[in-house]
Amino acid sequence: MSHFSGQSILFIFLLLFSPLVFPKESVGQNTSPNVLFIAIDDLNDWLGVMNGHPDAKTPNMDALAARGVLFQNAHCQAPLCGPSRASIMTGLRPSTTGIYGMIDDNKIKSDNPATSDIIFLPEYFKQQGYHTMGIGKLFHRHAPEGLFDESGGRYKGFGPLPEERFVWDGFGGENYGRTSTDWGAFPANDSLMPDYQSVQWAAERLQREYDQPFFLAVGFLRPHVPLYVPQPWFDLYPTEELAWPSYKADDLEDVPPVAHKINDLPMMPSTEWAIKSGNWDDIIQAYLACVSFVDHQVGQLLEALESSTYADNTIIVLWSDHGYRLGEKGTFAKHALWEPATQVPLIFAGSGVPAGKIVNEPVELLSLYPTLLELTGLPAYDRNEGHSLVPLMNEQTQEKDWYAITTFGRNNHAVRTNDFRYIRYEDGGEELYDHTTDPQEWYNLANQGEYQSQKEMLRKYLPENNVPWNTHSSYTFQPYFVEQKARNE
Ligand SMILES: [Ca+2]
Ligand SMILES: [Ca+2]
Repeated sequence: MSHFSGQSILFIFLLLFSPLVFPKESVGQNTSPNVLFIAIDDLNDWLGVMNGHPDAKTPNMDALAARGVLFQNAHCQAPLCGPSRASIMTGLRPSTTGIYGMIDDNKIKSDNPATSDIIFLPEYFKQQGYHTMGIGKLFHRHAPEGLFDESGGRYKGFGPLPEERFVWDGFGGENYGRTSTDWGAFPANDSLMPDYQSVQWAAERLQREYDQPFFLAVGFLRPHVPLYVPQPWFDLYPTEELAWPSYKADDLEDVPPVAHKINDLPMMPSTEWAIKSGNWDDIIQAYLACVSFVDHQVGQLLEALESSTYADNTIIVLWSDHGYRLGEKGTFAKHALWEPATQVPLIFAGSGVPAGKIVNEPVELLSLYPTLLELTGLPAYDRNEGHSLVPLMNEQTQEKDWYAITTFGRNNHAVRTNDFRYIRYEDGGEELYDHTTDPQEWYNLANQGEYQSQKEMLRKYLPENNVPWNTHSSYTFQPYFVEQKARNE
């Protein structure tokens, strides 16, 4: 070894161990695994394998979980489509970007020092030599112009609608245009649904040959409202046999006033209304029908991958952008910092991912970006605010110093630990729930003396930096958001 100078040893070391000395071309030799990125809109934990609803029938997502890793306690960064997806795609928290509400896909990087030079997740893969393709709802609408090498675009709206739709009296559904909570068996065949057509587009691309690895993203629209799918999906769920979610009529009496304000959603049906009008079981049936429909479409997509030449060299990830309340906490909506609005399915499977594993640690969708980079062997991106989940997939137990944070509006946060959910609103209002005894989050412990030190410990995990609302982000359907943005500092 004596004839090696210090410099040459350093050089050899760098050559062997530093990703910096490998030019991009080395990635493009088709050795990196492909990525199949599956986004589902408004899917809560009503999957067979997650046991969120005892009657849910989701054989395809259950099978995917069985051959991969299911994160049973995963949470979104914002309980609303636009900001949740902006967070996933930028790898940044809403509190860092000020994207608390909806945003035009093309304006995520505009007039925003936090995002102006950010590399979106699919863009990063493209820069590393991947061929990128996307169809359907991936960002809030589809994707920024020109982001994918090949874009299948997105159906305008949420699928075909019958000429006569229900417009329910009493909750202002008529003001909510194409996405109000109504439901029914329509259209006649699955082939008329945009989700079906997205699968055809993606399946066709899985038949092609590529000289680079690919990143293929498919964004499904169901079970987002309106809850229309063909009749056979409704037939899976006879209403007289369906279980109802737990509901406590006086549940919200112990939450702070700001929580009521945030939960005031004029365009959404209330649970009280659904009970009085006898519609609750119909809404549950329709939502479950949509879940089984989208599960079937996911199954068709996975079958197309299985029968392709890419079956053994592809990482699959399936996620939903946030949860959905079907009557829990008084309403039918996402839009809250409570468990049924923040919890999401998150499944990784395929090349290099262990099989048949369930992780109960609380995790975040913010981890999608760094996890996919680690699984594909790409260099980490120093702008990612989330943690890679690969150590959790591979270790039996993993000591970790972070939890799942959800943000709704500016400076309203929830932190979910293994046992607790702690919520702190902008005005100091608080909620604390003990999941070991109260999985429904009915009993707010925040004002009980013995929990003061617990609260202090949990408060330390909340983001300190809460930037003002971004100019291009808003959400006019939530009156509280309009008010909050108006007093933007
Ligand atoms: Ca959504
Ligand atoms: Ca309560």
